[in-house]
Amino acid sequence: MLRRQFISRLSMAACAASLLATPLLAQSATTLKAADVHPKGYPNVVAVEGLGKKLEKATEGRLKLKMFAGGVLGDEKNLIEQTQIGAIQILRVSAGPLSTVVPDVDALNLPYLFRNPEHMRKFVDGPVGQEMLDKITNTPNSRLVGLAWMDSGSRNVYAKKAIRKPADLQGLKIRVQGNPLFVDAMNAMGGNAISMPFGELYSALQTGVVDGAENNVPSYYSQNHYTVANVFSRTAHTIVPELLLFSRKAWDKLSAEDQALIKKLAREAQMEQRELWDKTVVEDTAKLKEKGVTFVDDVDVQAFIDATAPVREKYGAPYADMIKKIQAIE
Ligand code: BDP
Repeated sequence: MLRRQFISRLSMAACAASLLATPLLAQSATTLKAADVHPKGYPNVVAVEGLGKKLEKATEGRLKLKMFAGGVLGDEKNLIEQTQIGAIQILRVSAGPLSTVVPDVDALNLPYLFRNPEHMRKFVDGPVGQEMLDKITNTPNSRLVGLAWMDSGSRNVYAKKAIRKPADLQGLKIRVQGNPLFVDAMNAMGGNAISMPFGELYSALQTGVVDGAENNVPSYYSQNHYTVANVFSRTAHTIVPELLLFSRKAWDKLSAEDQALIKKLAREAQMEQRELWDKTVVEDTAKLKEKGVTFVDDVDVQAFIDATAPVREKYGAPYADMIKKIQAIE
């Protein structure tokens, strides 16, 4: 065979090989595992799934997302650990348990820190919120990247009886999220705090292991807690924002363009979740009323603010700067 013919056959073969390689590359698409303790259909889950769809479209299928909802991969403490080691890539989690990894986050978990959910939204949308996301990313050994925020409204106590003042909580075992700050806060509010994973709460309420709990309307409704604790008292003692996090291990493997795309889509998910959230709160409140739940509005909130002052002092002291910045947000 002539040398020139040989070379041209060689290049044809190379060309064919590269054509063949295209579908192979497409096959090597990366599927990002996302996790949430909330069930399918919950605003946060829907918003993260939406992020996944956009990501798949923008990368022409190179990056996909698979949602593991309903706590199938574990409780939030567990999910955080799995995200740190890279077994989960995208996690939506409450700021509540995150402070075990990034202590500064406790600034957001203080009772009666945010004046109302609007105040919290201004924080998460603005530079102070970004500062906290950066803190999560840059805390040595967090092994997490702070992408965006989600809304969780305010948390309120629910039990079989109305809670209007600290004395009403006397002798009641109330479940709180796993964080010593929340245990101290609930005890200061007059209750007897017990921390346990979210997924275990329904049966704990049913069997009387606890007498009540505290959460927002969509959690109270979607977890069926109202069927075993049908009085919802608007104590609004915490407004705990939620986070969308990425595993640092997986993040570092992404190109700068993919990282920028995911950040952009995460911020869009933040805004989409908010709309879904507002709609869900209204709808769930109506359904709960239909099902005979009593909403107690005449709570002596000032008495709970006063009762929890030592908790703000104790847990807020190391984060005084951040707290001042949050309080200064108009
Ligand atoms: C819900 C949060 C969820 C927490 C849960 C809890 O969205 O992330 O796990 O409360 O109380 O409001 O554990």
